[in-house]
Amino acid sequence: MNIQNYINGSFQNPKSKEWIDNYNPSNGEVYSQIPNSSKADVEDAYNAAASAFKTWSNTTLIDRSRILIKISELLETNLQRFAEAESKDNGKPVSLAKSVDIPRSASNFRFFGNAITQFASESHESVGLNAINYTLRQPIGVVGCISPWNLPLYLFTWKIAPALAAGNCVVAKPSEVTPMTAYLLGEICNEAGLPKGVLNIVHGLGTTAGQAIIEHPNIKAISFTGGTATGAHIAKVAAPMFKKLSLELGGKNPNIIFGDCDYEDMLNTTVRSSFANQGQICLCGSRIFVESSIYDKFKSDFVEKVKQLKVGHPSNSETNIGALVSKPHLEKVKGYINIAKEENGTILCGGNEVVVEGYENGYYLEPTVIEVPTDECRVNQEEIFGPVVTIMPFQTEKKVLQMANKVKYGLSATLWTNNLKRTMRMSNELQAGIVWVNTWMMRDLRTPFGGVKASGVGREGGFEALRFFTEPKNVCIKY
Ligand code: TXE
Repeated sequence: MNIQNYINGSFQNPKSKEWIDNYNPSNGEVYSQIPNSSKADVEDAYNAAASAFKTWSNTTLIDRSRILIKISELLETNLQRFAEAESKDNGKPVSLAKSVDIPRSASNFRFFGNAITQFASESHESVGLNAINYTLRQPIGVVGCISPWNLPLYLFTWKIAPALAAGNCVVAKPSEVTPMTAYLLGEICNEAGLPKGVLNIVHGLGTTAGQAIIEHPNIKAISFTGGTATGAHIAKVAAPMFKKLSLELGGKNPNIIFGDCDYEDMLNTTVRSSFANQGQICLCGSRIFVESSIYDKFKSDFVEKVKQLKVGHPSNSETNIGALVSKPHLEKVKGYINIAKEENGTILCGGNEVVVEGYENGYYLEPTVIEVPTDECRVNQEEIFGPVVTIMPFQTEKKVLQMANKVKYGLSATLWTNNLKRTMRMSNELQAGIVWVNTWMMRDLRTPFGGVKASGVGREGGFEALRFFTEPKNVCIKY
């Protein structure tokens, strides 16, 4: 089956007539092909978006909102189809795609469809000067949205929905590794009545199709989620053109556990925050620090629970851990397990590839827990982005805070404690864009989402996203 670009409301082959194989990670087989799009396809997408902009930016908020909510409803109607497609492309359990990825993609459209009707700008009366200032929030024009493979439709729509709600037209590129649900989204946009050219989806490699988007002189803003190295590259390309940038990059998030926490809740959530989506979520708590008073107990209880996780085919309803996204990614993650051994880490469980009967060429890996001798080792510092976590004990709040902050990333942090003063102190001090206390990945779409340090710049979510996708213009009227 061939995936096609979605440009000006219709499905098109790439101009180059070149195609890229798309693999199913659960069995290692090529099951579709995607366009190897070039600059020429991006130019077509840009032109379609630019001509749609005048009308879309003047479409009433109620009409924009209605269309976005219609897209949301159609995603819900097509839940099973989208969940299966997401799983086939990415390797994640169908159950996860069905309960998280696709419902959340639908929520993204519904949320921003509603949010835009509540988005207000400020006004300031210049008292004594007989003047009033107000702020217009105008759409930017044509914007670029580039997304990764780990939560394919979820992150793709997290960018597209606010961009469209704010009145922009979009040139978007999903990851070349997981293009399928973005392709299917085109059909749904047409069915929902999204006017032609408002959303354009170009498939292809980052270095060609992606590069053409970030280099385009008239694509004035880029919203990107992906690797830190790619984010740095995008910033360099965009800077001379003064593009607006939102970069959501990698993470190496601490999960800090104090002895006074609600133990069972912490234990169950920690299994989830370590291994959900095969550990391929930028928010996963990949560094677990445990207060020494409960370290031995935690270590044995945690390892026992992790050993019970079932690695298996994504469509099997009993599967907890599906396949990793690609062969190169599997090799990268395995490489880190070897590095851990060289650095005197102890593999407490996992560490090996898994052969799933009937799917022998799939990319399966056991959930792996590594006890590390020091927080400075590479597996504790570098983003692995797979089903691998490190654990180590700590003695004092001061020390764990130091270790938590001593990485280049700063996306999220999780804290388990019932001590209020400690919660307040640590939440203030943790270098992260998001701090969860006694929970993990509880997301309220109104809240700002993003990281500090090498985890990126800018915030998505709520009105932050609508601010990103609009230009404020101050109007001062003297009367
Ligand atoms: O990401 P890339 P990769 C981390 C994770 C992973 C590493 C690399 O550690 O191992 O990043 O993953 C597009 N111009 N995260 O290589 O390359 C690309 O086509 C424009 C964390 O898959 O950054 C894809 O659509 N676009 C992350 C998107 O960027 C370019 C999620 C992301 O791909 C481009 C994924 C270019 N020059 C990986 N080069 C998170 N924060 O959640 C690539 N792309």
